[in-house]
Amino acid sequence: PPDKKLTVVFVLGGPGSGKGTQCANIVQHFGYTHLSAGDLLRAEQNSGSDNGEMIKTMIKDGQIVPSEVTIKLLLRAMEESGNDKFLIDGFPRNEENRAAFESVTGIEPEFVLFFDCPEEEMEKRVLNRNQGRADDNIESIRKRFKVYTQSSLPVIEYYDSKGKVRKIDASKPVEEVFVAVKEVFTSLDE
Ligand code: UP5
Ligand code: MG
Repeated sequence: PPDKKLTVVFVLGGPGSGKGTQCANIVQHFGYTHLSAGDLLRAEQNSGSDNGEMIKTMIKDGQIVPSEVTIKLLLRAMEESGNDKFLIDGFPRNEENRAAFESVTGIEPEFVLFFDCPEEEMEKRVLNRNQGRADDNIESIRKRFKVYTQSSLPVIEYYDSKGKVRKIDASKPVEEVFVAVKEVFTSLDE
């Protein structure tokens, strides 16, 4: 586990809610390193690792990869960055992810940035994205929504019960969402 004091913000919300888009904006203004768990898993899959086939199948089916795999990738990326402030995007996705990250790292998030967006809007965005993701098709999207509702929303509710959730209306245009996001990060420094 890392020894210096690290700041972690979990960025959560459904598939296509805008996590990656907004994290790119936050990085430019607030000096965080953005770690997308999904991007790290896709890179691991393409690196020819032993876990590649398992990751590929699980992503296509919208299933949640075991936390030992994801946490290893996150910790490696944190170390390599040299930074001490992280946006962890798309993780933790279920109770097992959450508990394992906490026990392995001893890190509790500063807060959870939650992008709240209706399913119809998320579906439209993901289907229009066209970046060749193996899970951006209607069958995979349906599965992703189901897993999000059943496994990921309870994690957000857990943090909400601890007063840690900063909820953003993510259905608005990108610029308007970022206005709300900026307010959350700016109020940190006051
Ligand atoms: N867009 C963004 N914001 C918009 C706005 N305000 N108005 C209009 N359009 C907007 O955005 C999606 C699309 O919408 C883009 O085209 C964007 O331009 C547009 P993006 O910012 O990419 O949204 P994001 O929330 O990042 O969507 P993403 O599809 O990446 O979310 P997922 O949570 O589904 O994907 P992720 O990569 O995190 O995970 C994929 C899979 O990996 C999971 O299903 C799972 O199988 C696996 N996984 C794990 O197993 N464990 C993990 O810890 C993480 C992932
Ligand atoms: Mg993303």
